[in-house]
Amino acid sequence: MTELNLFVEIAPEVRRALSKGEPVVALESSIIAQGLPYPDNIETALAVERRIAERDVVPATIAILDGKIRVGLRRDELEFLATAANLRKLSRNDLAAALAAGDSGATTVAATMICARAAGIKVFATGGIGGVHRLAEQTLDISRDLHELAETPVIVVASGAKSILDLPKTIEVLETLGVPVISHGQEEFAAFWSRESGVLSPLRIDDPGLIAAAQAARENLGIPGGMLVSNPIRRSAEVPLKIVQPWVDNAVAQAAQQGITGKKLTPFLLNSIAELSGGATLRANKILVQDNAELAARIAVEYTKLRS
Ligand code: PSU
Ligand code: MN
Repeated sequence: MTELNLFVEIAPEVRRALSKGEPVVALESSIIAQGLPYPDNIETALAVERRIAERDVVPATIAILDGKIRVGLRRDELEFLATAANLRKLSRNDLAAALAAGDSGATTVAATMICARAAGIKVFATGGIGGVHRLAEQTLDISRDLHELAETPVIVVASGAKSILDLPKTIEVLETLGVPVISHGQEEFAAFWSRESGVLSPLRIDDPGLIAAAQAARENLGIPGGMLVSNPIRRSAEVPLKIVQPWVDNAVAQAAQQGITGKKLTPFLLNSIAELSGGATLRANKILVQDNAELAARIAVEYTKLRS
């Protein structure tokens, strides 16, 4: 492991695993603080950690607490993230300022990747990454998550990108940025709550060992950045795209009417759609994150085998 940044504080169990070359999976905290309501958020945060631990992999949820990048959180700290009012949603642009000021905040996919890299963690699981928003041709709202994947060497396992987004444009930007988008288990890029998006992933790899080897090969060639692994939600839990679509349209229109933009947009849309769907999308979201954690754990195991 490289010399640690003075802002990084790693939990003992995570530190032990990393120093022995054992597998660790990073988890983000924006999904806890902004993505899911209480108590679904704390239940999911704990369930996700259990699913990783069941594979003898160490989970490391990442957040900013009192000016430190904390890698691996205690239960009371997860509870704090799940219940704190108005916790900040930190990304690459404001992460360092928050650390300098001694602030606390939850980390997005982009910020969590930066922190995972600083800690020496190679694999990270979440629900769905951010991407190109609808009407981005007017607003230029494109999540930092996409450029982070191009720059920071972490494998991100997600159920594709959230279907509140423009998925064809998201795939195009990822291609321009040279980010491998790898579907696991099907050809199509996953649409978060739905298995089908109508867009093909450029790559499909079902074997976790080959996914790990692909990232190792990139690093060997000196290609910066990570990869996006698209893991479709299990069939029994999905909400098909044609059912989701009207809720998304409705929520996007409400956001426009109320002038919701920037960091607030994604949490607003997720929350509105959970309400419009009578909780169906929330239930799906909870299940898909757990399944993504399990796949991430399998990839992390394979990655450590390559290194030993
Ligand atoms: N996945 C989820 N729920 C979430 C997120 C991901 O299942 O809330 C969060 C991630 O932290 C992701 C962020 O980085 O949404 C995207 O926000 P934005 O569109 O503002 O970049
Ligand atoms: Mn944005």
